[in-house]
Amino acid sequence: MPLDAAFPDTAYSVCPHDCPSACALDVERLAPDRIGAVRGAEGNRYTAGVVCAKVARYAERVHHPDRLTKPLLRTGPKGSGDFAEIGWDEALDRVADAFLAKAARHGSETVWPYYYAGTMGLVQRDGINRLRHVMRYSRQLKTICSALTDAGWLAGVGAKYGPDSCEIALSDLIVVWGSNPVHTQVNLMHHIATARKKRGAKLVAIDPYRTGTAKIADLHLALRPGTDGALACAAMHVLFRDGWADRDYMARYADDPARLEAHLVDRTPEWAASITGLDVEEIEEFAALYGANKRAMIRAGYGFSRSRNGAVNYHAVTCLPTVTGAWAHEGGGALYSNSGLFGLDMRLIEGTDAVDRSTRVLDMSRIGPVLTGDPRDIGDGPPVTAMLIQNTNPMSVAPDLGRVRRGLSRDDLFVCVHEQFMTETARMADIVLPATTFLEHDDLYISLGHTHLQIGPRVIEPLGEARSNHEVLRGLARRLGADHEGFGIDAWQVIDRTLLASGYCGADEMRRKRWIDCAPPFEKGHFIEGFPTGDGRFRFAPDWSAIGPCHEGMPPLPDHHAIIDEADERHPFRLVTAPSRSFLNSSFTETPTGRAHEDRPRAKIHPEDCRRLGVAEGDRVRMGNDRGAVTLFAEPFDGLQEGVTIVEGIWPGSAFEEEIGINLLVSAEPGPPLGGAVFHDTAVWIAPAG
Ligand SMILES: Nc1nc2c(c(=O)[nH]1)N[C@H]1C(S)=C(S)[C@@H](COP(=O)(O)OP(=O)(O)OC[C@H]3O[C@@H](n4cnc5c(=O)[nH]c(N)nc54)[C@H](O)[C@@H]3O)O[C@H]1N2
Ligand SMILES: Nc1nc2c(c(=O)[nH]1)N[C@H]1C(S)=C(S)[C@@H](COP(=O)(O)OP(=O)(O)OC[C@H]3O[C@@H](n4cnc5c(=O)[nH]c(N)nc54)[C@H](O)[C@@H]3O)O[C@H]1N2
Ligand code: SF4
Ligand SMILES: [Mo]
Repeated sequence: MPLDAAFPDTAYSVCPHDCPSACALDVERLAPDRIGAVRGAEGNRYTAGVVCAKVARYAERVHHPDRLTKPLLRTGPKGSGDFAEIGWDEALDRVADAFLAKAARHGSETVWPYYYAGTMGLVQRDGINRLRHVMRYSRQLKTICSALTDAGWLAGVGAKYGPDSCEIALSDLIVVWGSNPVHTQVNLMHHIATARKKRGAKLVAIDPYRTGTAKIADLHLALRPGTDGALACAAMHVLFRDGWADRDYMARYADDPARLEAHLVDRTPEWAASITGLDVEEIEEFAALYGANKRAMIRAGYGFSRSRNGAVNYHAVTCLPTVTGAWAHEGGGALYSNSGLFGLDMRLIEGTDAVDRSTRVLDMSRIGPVLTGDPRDIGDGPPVTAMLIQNTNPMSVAPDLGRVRRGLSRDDLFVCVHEQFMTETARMADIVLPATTFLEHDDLYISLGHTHLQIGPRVIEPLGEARSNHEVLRGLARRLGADHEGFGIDAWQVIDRTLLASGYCGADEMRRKRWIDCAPPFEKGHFIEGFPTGDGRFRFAPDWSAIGPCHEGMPPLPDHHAIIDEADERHPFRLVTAPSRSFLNSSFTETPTGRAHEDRPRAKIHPEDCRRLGVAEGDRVRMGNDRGAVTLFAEPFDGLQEGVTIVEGIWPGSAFEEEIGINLLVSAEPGPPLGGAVFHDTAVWIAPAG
């Protein structure tokens, strides 16, 4: 779309970052290539005029002096950072030639296009799959963020939707379970504040440490990481024991309440206290509070799923509102994701009509094992020898970073990284291509945290020679002979045709509307007509085998599944690598304000543990396990249990003496049954750094 503006003015957009909020934005536009302040749209009932600080000052990121502006060719050894500027034609020719040569030698599956949600815009994020499918390249199992939550939610509820998140303003009790919306979903805090002000709603936070959310909560349960299944079971034990269970509701809406009740008889608060490290009284207090409030909304976060037993724990938590029947009440139930509401036809964007189901699927969270030829991943298939990476920074965000680095260092591996900044992944590339930001291209956005389908037209001219993902894919498709309707049209046309094919208005009308609220009627969002499980019943006893292939040994009913990386004598601490406020995954680590705010990588350690270790505030400490060790700065902190440590933020490797990030310590072991990275499930040792 051409820019049709008189400057300065206000343009409309959508925040593309990987955040449940997908905020509707008002962007102050100062010139065809310059923005001013960014604000949350007042007229959107979810955004409600609120955005996070890092996006409010987006001018810092979009106009950052370190933005990439030209295609680059590696001239030194891999990872050296030595590059020379080249033209777009040469860059795309080189990438296409490498892909064709590698495929001729090893077969098409040797090429592994790799992406995630650096932008959540559907055209620019998912278009890479069109190239993949048309060319029969290796497929990607998307496990880095939501495989464990998906598995846990689908196990009981059956589909990805539920109550409207704005309803939290109408709740009497809000349980933020394994999430820290003060950092990760600021809009939710706005709606929670409304419930507290208008209804006197109580707020409970369930998190291994006293987060910003826990700090303002009425009750904080600081359990040991990976023990939520035990807490949920004990809470349900009390609900049955003390008459809070709604037997009529369960008879109508659940699979086998009698079996669940019998199973929970010995899952007592005492039993859970020994696993979670909580007091019996805290567990009793929480259960009674939950039982006494029908308008109780659980925000089931991502954090407590990032353990080996994460899917089991996630499912266990979603059982609570089924036991009390809270689902049936306005302001009651549980919130996960609404991505199942939008019903978009993704054929044009993703080339779903070209998928060859016989091509192999590689687990993105196991990029380290994959690139180092782990037989568990590669079997007798060809090695991965060529990659196109868009919208993700695996050299920082993926588990088992030591293996990721070894893999990306392979001389026989050709890597093209399309990026806005010279990330750690881009530094490892053979060819780096400069990417536009969301303000410089058109896209279409669904949301996980609310119900609006939104359009984000281009706001300013692209910086330098930056190109959008869609344009890069078109350029490669032409050179590779990849034929698909989606490669023949521009992004706006892709949006237009996708909307129309999905039964919505076209792109131009959508642009006038800005968003369409796809909120389901109350009956659907609250499962009044039954759960989307086939027979209408919530599953206390899930069929894990229907959800993922690695279901062996998963408990048949909610439980504590004892497969986590337990602390032991050599590794006495359980590490949680939680999101920081100013960084969004690895993004915004480049902006000066965010960087200044976060200061340096710190380890929160209980004062008693500090005393035992002989470390004080600001001391350098080493943290490690069999995968390696990094140096951090000690922060004595009493808002967690002894034997637990927290490191906030995915800092770039350059922030550590070892030149490698915290994910060096995180295992690439997939969580059952569907895979999923276990970022908060790591046993480590800590020692004073000499
Ligand atoms: N230790 C630890 N590790 C974690 C987590 C954790 O909690 N702890 N969280 C995990 C989770 S939940 C996730 S989702 C992953 C996310 O990890 P990533 O997917 O790497 O996340 P981002 O930093 O959001 O985005 C990556 C890159 O996308 C680029 N990008 C943005 N827009 C565009 C675009 O339009 N085109 C192109 N070509 N590039 C673009 C950005 O510049 C950025 O460098 O990290 C995971 N890693
Ligand atoms: N500022 C900021 N915003 C972000 C992100 C970011 O990095 N920074 N990341 C974005 C992305 S990609 C995502 S997926 C979302 C994630 O949003 P959240 O769901 O909030 O994030 P999580 O990584 O899932 O971690 C949240 C909390 O879970 C806690 N936690 C860890 N293990 C356990 C456990 O075993 N039990 C319990 N009860 N709690 C546990 C952590 O201590 C942490 O406080 O946020 C998005 N928004
Ligand atoms: S809260 Fe999330 S969606 Fe909203 S502006 Fe910030 S990062 Fe973007
Ligand atoms: Mo994520």
